[in-house]
Amino acid sequence: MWRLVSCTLCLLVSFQLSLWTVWAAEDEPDGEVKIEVLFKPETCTPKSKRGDLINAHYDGYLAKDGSQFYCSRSDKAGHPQWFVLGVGQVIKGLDIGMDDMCPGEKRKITVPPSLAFGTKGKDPVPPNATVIFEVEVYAVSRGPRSMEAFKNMDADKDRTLTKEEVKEYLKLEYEKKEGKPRDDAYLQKIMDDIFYKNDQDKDGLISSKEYNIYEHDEL
Ligand SMILES: [Ca+2]
Ligand SMILES: [Ca+2]
Repeated sequence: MWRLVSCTLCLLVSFQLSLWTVWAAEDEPDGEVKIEVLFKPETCTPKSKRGDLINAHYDGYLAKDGSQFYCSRSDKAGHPQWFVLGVGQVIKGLDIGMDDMCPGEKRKITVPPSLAFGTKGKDPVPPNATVIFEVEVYAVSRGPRSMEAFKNMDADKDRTLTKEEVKEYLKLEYEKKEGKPRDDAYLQKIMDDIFYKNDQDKDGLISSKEYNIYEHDEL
């Protein structure tokens, strides 16, 4: 998901860039993730934690000059991206920096190279680069990797998840959170993304083994 793409769309948001410039000029201690909360909703639940399924937009900038190297708004048709927090699906600095966030919250997260792209970098991020991400969280799915959630999704209790089962779960989750249903195409896109990332043997099903990322969570 860290495919680096050009992002002309987000460059239009010039006020953000000016904030970056000021911020990037500060010295950052190496080895630490710096978190700045830009916006926090009045009602701030649920809070994200390791293992949760997070839906978020994020923009990445180089700290040294504020130039943008990544923008999820121009990737994958601009849909906010889904990932599991705390398990290495994103760079380590974001796994740390996006902990304890609620839907609607925005943060600026400064990540030292050791917790980002390291001594080698990743084109176009140069070696040893401190990077800054601006993230906006849209949804936090409570404990999607817990066995409880798996059992909720697995309607026919055969210990595998079909696309229909996952989609039905997402549909109910959105209705519960937003008070109204999402259109089918939207759910389909999210569901495709979940299968793309989790269905490792590409048999069109998510087995309990593919789902279960925690050794201590036994079915
Ligand atoms: Ca099933
Ligand atoms: Ca599978």
